[in-house]
Amino acid sequence: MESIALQGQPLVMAILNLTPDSFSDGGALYRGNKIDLNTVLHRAQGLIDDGADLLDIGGESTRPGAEKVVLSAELDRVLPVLEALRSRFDIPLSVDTSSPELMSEAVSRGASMLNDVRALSRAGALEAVAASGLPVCLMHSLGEPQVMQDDPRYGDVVAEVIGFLRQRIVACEKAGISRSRLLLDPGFGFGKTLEQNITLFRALPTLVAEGLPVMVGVSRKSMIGEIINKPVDQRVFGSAALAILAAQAGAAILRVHDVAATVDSLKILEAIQQ
Ligand code: 7PJ
Repeated sequence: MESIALQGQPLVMAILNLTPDSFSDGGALYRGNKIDLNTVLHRAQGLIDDGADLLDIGGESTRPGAEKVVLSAELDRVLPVLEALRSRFDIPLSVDTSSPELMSEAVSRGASMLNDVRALSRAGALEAVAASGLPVCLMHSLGEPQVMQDDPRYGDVVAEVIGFLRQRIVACEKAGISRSRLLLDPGFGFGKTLEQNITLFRALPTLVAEGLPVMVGVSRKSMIGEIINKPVDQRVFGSAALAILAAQAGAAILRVHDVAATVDSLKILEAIQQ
């Protein structure tokens, strides 16, 4: 995977959110209604200084109930930032998108990896990723963000999530995307109740046993808020704790907001575990 090494301790992927309405850091990189590139570069430098291994750049808010973003807005948010980051930093850059148009544009602007919460289900996405040659993370979601938290139901959440991801692996291989380019993500919070999230989390070793690198994104999510009963700006410790549990369960990449807290916690884990 290019310069992305997936061995030993998990990599820390820092979230760089370019949406004006993200649930945890909405609008932080905006001046008025425009993204401020200097603020973005400053923030990225901070994440790198804190020890991030890669950055994940997204221009679509997929929080529960989020408005749909039009493609042109997503391209306008992500592409200038991708170019600016690429010219300034060496760190691998992941692009969080479901849009085949953005996937293709991102490749030519130096993206190192793609990350799709819809697991390449949009028309043209499989082809765009096949042509890109890049690694891609396939994430499970139950339905679109607008409605996914309305009343998520599963017979067996673990079997259904793994079954879905297996189908997407097959679809990828048919489209010419080899297994060696794939990562899997159970999609915590994407159409899951707290109980379903916990059941899935306990089953992380089962997902890891599928043989592909597993990405885990639980940072500041409502499953943490519900457990510790705290608002989104007070979930750093809960997020670090859950990140460490994911690392112990074999996660390859931790997708986080709070890089310093995660990196310190991983160092403790590394010192203690055998
Ligand atoms: C995830 C993601 C996740 C992957 C988001 C948020 C919502 N991509 N994009 N996994 N979550 N692969 O950051 O809370 O869990 S957006």
